[in-house]
Amino acid sequence: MKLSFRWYGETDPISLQYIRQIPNMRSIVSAVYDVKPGEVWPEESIARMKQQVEENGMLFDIVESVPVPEEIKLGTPNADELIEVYCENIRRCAKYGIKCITYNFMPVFDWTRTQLDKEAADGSTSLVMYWDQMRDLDPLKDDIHLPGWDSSYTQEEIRELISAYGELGEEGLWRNLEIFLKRIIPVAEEVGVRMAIHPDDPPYPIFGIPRIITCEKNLDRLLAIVDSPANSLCLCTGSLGCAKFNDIPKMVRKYSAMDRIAFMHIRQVTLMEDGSFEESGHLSSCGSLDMYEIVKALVETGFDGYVRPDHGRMIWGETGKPGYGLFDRALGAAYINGLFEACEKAEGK
Ligand code: CS2
Ligand code: MN
Repeated sequence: MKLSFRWYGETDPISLQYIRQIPNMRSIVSAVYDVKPGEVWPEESIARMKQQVEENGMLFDIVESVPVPEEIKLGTPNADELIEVYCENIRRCAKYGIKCITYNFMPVFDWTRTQLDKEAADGSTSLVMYWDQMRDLDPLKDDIHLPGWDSSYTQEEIRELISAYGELGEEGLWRNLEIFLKRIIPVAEEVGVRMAIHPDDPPYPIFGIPRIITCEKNLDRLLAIVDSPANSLCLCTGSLGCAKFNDIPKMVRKYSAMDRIAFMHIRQVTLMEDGSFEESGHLSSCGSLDMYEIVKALVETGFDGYVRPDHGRMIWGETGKPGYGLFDRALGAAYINGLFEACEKAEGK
């Protein structure tokens, strides 16, 4: 496996000098942050990031994310033009050595949580989603300010987008994903990039907005749209794992054996009776997912893609971007290293 760490570029309070000191750290996962979704990434920005990462003894060979503009997901008349821009970004990334590009197809918002700094008994804080805080919200009537949601939208724009997606529905979203994949995957194949789609987080509809990258049946459908290793998964254990219907070790084993996992996000969640969940320390004993079974499934199927510790808690007084502190993600990386070593030795690898 190729161990990696997400870094938000020069404005990230965590330095590359610190990240490189995490044992076995190979790759930096990042993106160009100085342009909006739907714009072409300046080559100088990609080149600069590559240079900074390499000066620190690591590789910049994986991107998270090239965001997909809402117009592509909605299939508006300019979607075609925006898909062409997307293809150009794939080509540009490849030119600077990128081998894997992560993206998602979640309407309007990326992850949904109700609190980003919920304190646990040990004094650490983490991201949580509690249904009792969500249930009474009606996005078409109330002003909604959930943490982490894009504040560049006005409430009116959010309402319009939510209604547009409501009308589009799941099948409409599938149709637009199919159009997108049929255009981008041949380009990715040509330039040697694997596209890795991140699952919806959480993997079920929220506020009536359709969500489709959610479960085994839908992942099968997605992979069949273009049957190529360039059309692969970013299998995020914490995102898929916050729904009881997903058996994560089983899914990891299946898709890794098919060579359709390009990137693994390893993160723990604790599921609650009513479907609420809390992000917790990476260890199996800290939450609902069996990390040992997940890594064992990867090792036994010969996985050699990218892995990163996904969200960590905030510990030891650290402050910063929720989920993206240094300390707990570094502990996660150390734990992931340990699980891989143990599973590989057991396999005689
Ligand atoms: C990430 C996602 O922070 C996170 O939850 O796993 O935001 C991920 O980067 C995107 O969904 C990928 O496009
Ligand atoms: Mn993830």
